[in-house]
Amino acid sequence: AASRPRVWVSQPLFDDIVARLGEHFEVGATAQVTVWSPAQVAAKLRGCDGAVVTLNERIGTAEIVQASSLRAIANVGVGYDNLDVEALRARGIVASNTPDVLTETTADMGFALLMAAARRITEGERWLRDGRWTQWSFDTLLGSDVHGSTLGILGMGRIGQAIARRGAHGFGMRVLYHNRSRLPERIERNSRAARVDFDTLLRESDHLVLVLPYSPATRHVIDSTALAKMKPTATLTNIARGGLIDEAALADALASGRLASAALDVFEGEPAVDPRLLALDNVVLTPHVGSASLATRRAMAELAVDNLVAALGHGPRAGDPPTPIAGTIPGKDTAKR
Ligand code: 8YV
Repeated sequence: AASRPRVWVSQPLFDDIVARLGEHFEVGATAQVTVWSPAQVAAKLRGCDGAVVTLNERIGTAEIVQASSLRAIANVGVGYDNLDVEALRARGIVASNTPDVLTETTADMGFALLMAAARRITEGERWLRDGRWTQWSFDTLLGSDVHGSTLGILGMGRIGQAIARRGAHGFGMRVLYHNRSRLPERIERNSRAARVDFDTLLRESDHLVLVLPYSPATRHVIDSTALAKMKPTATLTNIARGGLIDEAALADALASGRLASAALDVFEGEPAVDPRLLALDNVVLTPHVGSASLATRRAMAELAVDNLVAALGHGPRAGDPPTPIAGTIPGKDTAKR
């Protein structure tokens, strides 16, 4: 079947799910986790009709310029700052991501990190494992309360709303959010959340969670100026992208006690983590695993495969991928659900 379309899958996903691509395409699968250089990505895409990629692969003009038959890119993940959407759009390449299927799992992780920071859970475990628990004492590892406190959410999309619901309904929190625009009243009611300006969010939050997309416009939204407005007792949790925070300023704030604690699942230079953060006790650090439940990672892989199959004109939804990135389907200017 020499005429079958060719697709590349940049990282190992789940073999049984990747195998579904073989029903329609010649598949170039990747057996082991691989760090692909931009030149290698470009070489892999040459001669391909489509590809499934992850946040590890940046896809821009340089990577697609020689891929003259490329028609679809399916990103595994809801965030797609690794894609140059304008460059893809200009070439008529249909791009897709994996929203919705990871919303609740990622919100769970956001809440887990918030609680770990507030109640000093990982710090306590390190302390215990280090053999420092020699005598129970009344004032060991005093943290801050989650229930009844004020939850701040920067970026009130699907995941932000899911975190808001957990805070409002599960922990009796007052929920504030900041977004470019106000959400429909029905959603505000559901998550019992009120929109405030960015400064108010910084000043009033006891626990601030970042859940907004990364772009040049949102780079370092949390900088030293923003940190200075936060309560010294507050926690800051980031489950979105590392580049949202000026990590040097955060390390300063955590080291000086200007901010009580932070919980970070994402880092600007990941997988490298700023050694200053590694040396601090009041920060919880996890290796970009917000969506990493088995069920959700499987659902993400399934959705990426569904998107690629449909975008390349195959399967039951031929020409109508379930979750395209807005504007990348030629002739349609908005995302279709
Ligand atoms: C993914 C993520 O694991 O969805 C996202 O935006 O960061 C993670 O859920 C990652 O994007 C995989 O490519």
